[in-house]
Amino acid sequence: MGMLSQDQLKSFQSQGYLVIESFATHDEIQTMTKRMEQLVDEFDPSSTASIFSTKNQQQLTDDYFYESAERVSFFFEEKAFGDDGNLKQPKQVSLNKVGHALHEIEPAFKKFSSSEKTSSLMRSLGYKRPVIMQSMYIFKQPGIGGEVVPHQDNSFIYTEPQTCTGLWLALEDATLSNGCLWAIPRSHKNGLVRKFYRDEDGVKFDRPSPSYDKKDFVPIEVKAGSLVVIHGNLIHQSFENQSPKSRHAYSLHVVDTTGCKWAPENWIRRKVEPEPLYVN
Ligand SMILES: O=C(O)CCC(=O)C(=O)O
Repeated sequence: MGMLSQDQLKSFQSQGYLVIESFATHDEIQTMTKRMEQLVDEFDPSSTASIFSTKNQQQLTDDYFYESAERVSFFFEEKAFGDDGNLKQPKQVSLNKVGHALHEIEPAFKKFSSSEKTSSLMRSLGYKRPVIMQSMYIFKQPGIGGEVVPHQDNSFIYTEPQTCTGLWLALEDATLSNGCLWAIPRSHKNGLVRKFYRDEDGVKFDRPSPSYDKKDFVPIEVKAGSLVVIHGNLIHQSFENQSPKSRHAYSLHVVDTTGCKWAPENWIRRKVEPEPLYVN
């Protein structure tokens, strides 16, 4: 038993994504956005800016990224910096995202992420022992919120067989002008096109991206509180936010851990085993 109707399940299976309106309550959204506001206020940008100005820049940047798998870490928008390497604007409107363990560390995010409705949704999708591998608070800042190029989530969060599902919650209305998600319906049926892996030199893709035709994508405009459930092989993207409105979202990537194997070459290498949402 789970929360999805047969029609919703069918639609997800045929299209590769599903919008569930009013998945999060106003209170849940407020709790998460307010807590993020505090975290950003407390965050000292020079603590990470110093990392980026040292000699061993690449290694330190990579380490900051790798360690973020079990932390609450802050990542800037490229366009937030001027030619002198300093932030051009306040930190509050300069961050691209915060991740990747908000769902474990921050109670407001943990509460939503491991709520009964999230579990119920994963049950509907047939997960036996689902584990959230990463969470991201994505700001999509006004004016500079960067493009997210077309990708499949299974490339980054790979299990054998593939089991990643994305749960993307709009914390603000996502529209054509502030950089909503776009996807190629049914593209999940064509399999995974490439893998993102980590080795001693860093992270990379095993092959170049195919080129995609803009006309194959459909926009997924949603109201705050809507959840977009994304199949791990669905090609999706978002464009730069050139509008004066932000587009905050909270995104989870979930895998199954029964009947499949976490790939050791994934960028996420946990020191502490993550807890499942439930065990069936
Ligand atoms: O929020 C976005 O613009 C893209 C997010 C995304 O692709 C994801 O969470 O998998």
